[in-house]
Amino acid sequence: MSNTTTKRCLWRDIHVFDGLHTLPEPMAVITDGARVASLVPMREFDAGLAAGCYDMGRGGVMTPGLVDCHTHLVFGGSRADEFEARLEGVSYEEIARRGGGILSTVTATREASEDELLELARPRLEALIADGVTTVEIKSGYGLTVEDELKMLRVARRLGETLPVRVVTTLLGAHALPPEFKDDSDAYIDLVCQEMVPAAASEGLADAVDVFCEKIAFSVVQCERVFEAAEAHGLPIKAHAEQLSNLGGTAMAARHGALSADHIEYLDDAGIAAMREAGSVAVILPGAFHTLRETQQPPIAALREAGVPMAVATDANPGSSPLFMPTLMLNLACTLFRLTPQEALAGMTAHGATALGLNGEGRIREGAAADLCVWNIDTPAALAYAVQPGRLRQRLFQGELTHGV
Ligand code: DI6
Ligand code: FE
Repeated sequence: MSNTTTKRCLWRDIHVFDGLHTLPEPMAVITDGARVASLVPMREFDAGLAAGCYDMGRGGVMTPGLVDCHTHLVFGGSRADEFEARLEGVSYEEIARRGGGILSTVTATREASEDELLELARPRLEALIADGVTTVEIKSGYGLTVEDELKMLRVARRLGETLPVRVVTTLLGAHALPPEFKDDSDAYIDLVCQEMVPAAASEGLADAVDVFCEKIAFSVVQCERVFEAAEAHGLPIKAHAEQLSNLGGTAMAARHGALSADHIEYLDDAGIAAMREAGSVAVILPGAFHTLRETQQPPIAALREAGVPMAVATDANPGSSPLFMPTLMLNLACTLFRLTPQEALAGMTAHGATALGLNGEGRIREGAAADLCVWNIDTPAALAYAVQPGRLRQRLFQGELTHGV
């Protein structure tokens, strides 16, 4: 078909998950260029509404384009050897203490040029796009020098200019302690605060600042210093927190108004209360839980009870979540953590958007961006129920049909 961005397009008899809920009856959906123009129950539909519209088909399920709000897609090297070591019983933390893990990816990422990193990341991002993603967050964190962190962020920005997807970037300079600063982690945090954050901010390369608050990474006090630097440069913050142990990083991040706290398997009631108070999103990452064979469940029931919005993301990275399939995460979030399929879907649409500061996005409603997916399934829950590539019938990014006919 010709360019969908310049015309009105009509889907009929389609089941709509609007980003928060499944609408109770089959709908007709009309887009006009880059926006959703109207949503009408089929029983109220009449031919007049279809006038001048291009027929995009009937049936299936429409969801907002998926929002993968937590990824580490830009990296060099592979960690297949670490995968094997972990299967033999060596823990993720032990590998990190031996200088492997994140640091092995740091070495390979430093060695790669910007162009090489772009070519390595492109097929990973293409895999997410083919599974319905229209907005993706990409973190730095494998450079750990000012230049290498900025290099990673530039690659992330270029990916968004190269492929039909919106890229949101996050500076994760405080991801691991680089070997040059061994035994002086405070000096490395000085570098993050005094040089990395200001440079990323002044070059417009970071949309937010993240930290890894953990025994094998940085303390609550150190992470708070990074947040203060981010605030001084007007950048929103988020945290990898309570992934392997409970340090109280989430509560501290919430006190600083964090957009999100991510992983949070070891989160306690005080942390949940702080998140509710701050309006932070809980980002649930079942891929890392699965890969690390974690047994501590994130406190899903308590988060639900407290009304803390839950996002679901891939955490796609070479170590703890080498999983580049967002719809698999919907399945894992339900199977491992007992999210409902609706919660999982909201987690990868509306709440994923909120975790990126894109409040009100990841929705299908009049005036919303025409970032949409149409799936060859009967009910939205089926997207989480089966793990089956190839169900994406159509994908629109900013009104443009990038997949299907
Ligand atoms: N937690 C994670 O799951 C990723 N980073 C982090 O702080 C893993 C990064 C890696 O193992 O390469
Ligand atoms: Fe992560």
